[in-house]
Amino acid sequence: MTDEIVFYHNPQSRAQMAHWMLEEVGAPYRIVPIDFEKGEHKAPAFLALNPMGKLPTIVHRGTVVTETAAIIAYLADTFPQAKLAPAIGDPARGTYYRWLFFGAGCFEPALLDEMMKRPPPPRKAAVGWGDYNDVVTTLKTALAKGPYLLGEAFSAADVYLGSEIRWAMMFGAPGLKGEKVFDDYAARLAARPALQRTMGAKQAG
Ligand SMILES: N[C@@H](CCC(=O)N[C@@H](CS)C(=O)NCC(=O)O)C(=O)O
Repeated sequence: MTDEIVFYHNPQSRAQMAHWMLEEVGAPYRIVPIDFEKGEHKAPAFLALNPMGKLPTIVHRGTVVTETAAIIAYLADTFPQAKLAPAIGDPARGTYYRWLFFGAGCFEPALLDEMMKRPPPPRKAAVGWGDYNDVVTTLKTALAKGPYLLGEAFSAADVYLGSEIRWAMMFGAPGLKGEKVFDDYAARLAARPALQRTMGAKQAG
C-alpha cells in the first residue's frame, strides 16, 4: 500500500488549510484537483469518499479523513518528526486540543454568524459558541502572550485556528485587523515557508 496521501483540493476552499499542513509536515502527497464549477465534489466517485461532498478530503493508507481540523490533527500525529503536536501525556496537549476544538466548534460558527449577519440567538447561553464578540475576546486573550497559541511552540493548532483567523481578517471580520495581537500573529504565520509554498497553488495535479 502506497504511503502517498491523496489530497482532494481546490485552492478556493478550506483545503488551503490542509495544504499548508501537508507542507509543514513534509508528507508525500498527490493533489487531485476538484472543480466546484463542474460539480466534481458531488460526483458519485467523490461522494463515495465523503458523502458531504466537501473539501478538504484526504485518503491515506486506505483511510478517508475529512473535516479540516481532523485532517490537520491526523497529519500532526502521523508525522511526529514535524513536532507540531505536544505528545500524549504532555499537559500542553490539553491546550493544543482546546484550541483545535475551539476553532471548529466556536470560532467557525461564530464567524459565520457574523459574516452572514445571522440574528443573535434568543438564548446565548444555550449556544455552544456564545457569540462572535466573546469568541474574539477569548482568542485575543489566548494570543496575548504569544508568539503562538501554545506559547513558544508553533503547532498544528496554529495551522488550523491561524488559518481561520487569517481568512476572517482577509474578509474584514470585525475586531481582528488593526488589533496588534492579531496583526502580529498573522504576520508570523505569513512568514512560514510552508504556507508560502502553498500560495498561488494551481488547480492542477
Ligand atoms: N466542516 C468541514 C467544512 C468543509 C467545507 O464546507 N468545505 C467547503 C469549501 S470551503 C466545500 O467543500 N463546499 C462545497 C459544497 O458544500 O458544495 C471542514 O471543516 O472541513
